[in-house]
Amino acid sequence: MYKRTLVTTALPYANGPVHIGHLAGVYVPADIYVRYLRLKGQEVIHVGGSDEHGVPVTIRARKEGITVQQVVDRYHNLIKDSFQRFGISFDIYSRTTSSIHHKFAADFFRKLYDDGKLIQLTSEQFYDEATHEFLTDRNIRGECPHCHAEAYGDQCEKCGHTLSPDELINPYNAVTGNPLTKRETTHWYLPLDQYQQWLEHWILDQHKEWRPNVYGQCKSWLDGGLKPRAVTRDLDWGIPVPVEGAEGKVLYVWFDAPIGYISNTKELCDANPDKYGPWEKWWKDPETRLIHFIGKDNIVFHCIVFPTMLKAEGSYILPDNVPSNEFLNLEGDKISTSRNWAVWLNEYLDDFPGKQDVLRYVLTANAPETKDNDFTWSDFQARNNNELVAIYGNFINRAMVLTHKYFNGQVPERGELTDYDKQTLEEFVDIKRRVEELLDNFRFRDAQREAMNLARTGNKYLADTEPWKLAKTDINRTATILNLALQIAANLSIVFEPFLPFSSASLRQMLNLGSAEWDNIGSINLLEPGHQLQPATLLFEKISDEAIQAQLDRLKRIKKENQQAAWKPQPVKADTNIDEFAKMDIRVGTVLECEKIKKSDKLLRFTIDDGMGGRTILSGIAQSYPEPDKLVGTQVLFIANFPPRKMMGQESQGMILSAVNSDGKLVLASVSQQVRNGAQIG
Ligand code: B3M
Ligand code: ZN
Repeated sequence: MYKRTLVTTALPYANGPVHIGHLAGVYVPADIYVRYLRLKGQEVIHVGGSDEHGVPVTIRARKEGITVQQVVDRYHNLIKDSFQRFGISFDIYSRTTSSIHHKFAADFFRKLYDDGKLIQLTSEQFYDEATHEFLTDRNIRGECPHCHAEAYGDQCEKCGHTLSPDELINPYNAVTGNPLTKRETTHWYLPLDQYQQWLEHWILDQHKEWRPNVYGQCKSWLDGGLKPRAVTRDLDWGIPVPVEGAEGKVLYVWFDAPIGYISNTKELCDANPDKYGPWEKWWKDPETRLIHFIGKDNIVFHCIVFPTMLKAEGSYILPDNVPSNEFLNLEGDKISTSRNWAVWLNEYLDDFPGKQDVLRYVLTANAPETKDNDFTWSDFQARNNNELVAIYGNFINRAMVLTHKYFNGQVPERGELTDYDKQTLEEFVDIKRRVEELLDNFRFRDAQREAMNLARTGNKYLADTEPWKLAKTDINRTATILNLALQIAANLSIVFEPFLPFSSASLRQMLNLGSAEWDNIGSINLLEPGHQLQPATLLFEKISDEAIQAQLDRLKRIKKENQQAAWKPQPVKADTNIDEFAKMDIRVGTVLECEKIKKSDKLLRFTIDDGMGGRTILSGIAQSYPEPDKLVGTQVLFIANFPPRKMMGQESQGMILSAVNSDGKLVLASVSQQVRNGAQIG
């Protein structure tokens, strides 16, 4: 049995604001979990911070034309502030550029180095002779050997292949564009291969309870055989390698960042020793349970690399669980910081003030716990309007307003319960156990659904018993009903606290209750008869179509900007010559008729006056011309000497020429002034 829980959340790179993908995958579930443990009175801390080293922050600095320090300062503050506004309850949110962290991470490296736990290897790496720098994989670009698109040194975004820079055709420096040479450089490596057996036993035998996606990824890494991993880099931003002769080298960001969990704990404990005790208690006592909340792209680092570092050091506990989520998409597309395809937390907080809980609710209801999931604004609106407002909010509002109306806002006395009352209560006697079991197993989505079901029960209870009708004829029965409804409301304020902390706080304020205690869930004596309630306020409000449309318009605009930014002319084709061109008979003709071909959503049939008696040409441009008859009278260009061929059972005598415009639509090619039909292009 453990005595305390240390929860860590992945340290976001301070190279941009956090978005809903981060929130759904990591911070919202972690926050639910720590709030739950706190409500239960358990000893728990939530440690987080910004990841301020590595290549991503340096790329952002170059892009914005400011220093790396300015980048990390800007985004660290923005992220920290928006987490706080959003109610992510960190015990500490620090940063990896802190002096405590720099020293801690350097000492950690030094200990591994002194104990002979690292190996030193020299290898050839890509080097830019003009800027005198070695390049990291992300800073190298070149042609993908698989699909021949432009790719990064670690991955081709077009075809998805994982790459190493050596595989790229004509690699060059992504920033300067310079071609690259190779030079020898020395680095320190963590010999993961030496820990293979130990990891296999520790994960595959001893942690079968980890989520299938986490366990599965670990297994495939282990099955593939582990290799030594470099833990240093040739870079000028980061924590200097604390070894003589290592000038110009820094700790690899994935070496120092997880150590940030420890150094941030130390910072917290050193500042509040009475409250938190010594940091070692959290990291070196086997009675502490360590839980890492992360996104799926971080699994290998948290399940294999960091545990190996801790094991190699020798005095640390290891993670007990690593609940990692899959990805959240946005309106069907992958969230991307560089393409601005995201809902940014800071913007959400500005656009929807006071609606933190709505986003928390929707992200948990759709949490990508077992598979990738999609966030859509219409679902966001529907969940708010049909669930939070229509069920939870409606129930609370009715119970409050009726109590004020008939009992001066005082909790009425409860009389004898009817069978229906008892049946209603039955549905929630078990709620505490059910929610606990789900939360203990990191099943946040289902746990929140249970909480919502309790609100549903309450709402149905009032709808079925209709106390507003009874009040005139049977005030005692009305009293009993409202008493029970208010007890359910008090329960909801506790059950929902981990999920929807802001509305729980306002509900408890309305109910005139102090802080919540988890153990009270299931009781129907949380409010004494005669207890005075505060005035009713609305817990949730409808979200309008206009507010949703504004978000959709923003996404539409971004999509368009991205398409424009991504557009590049096709590379020029291989050389040809005038004779080849002369073989092509391109002519001008006037459209006499143009109509859709039935059963095809792509094809249009053109009847063309070609100056030679007319011809029919089929062309796959129907989606670009939804009103084809409007083309009648325009002059188009067509290839006249393609042999006739059949499409959808009809003959096409040639090919009409067109080009793609910036909206992705096909536009017919034409001549700039009227010419005779049948005129040749040349
Ligand atoms: N900053 C990667 C990421 O944001 C990285 C996590 C570090 S956790 C120690 O995806
Ligand atoms: Zn490719």
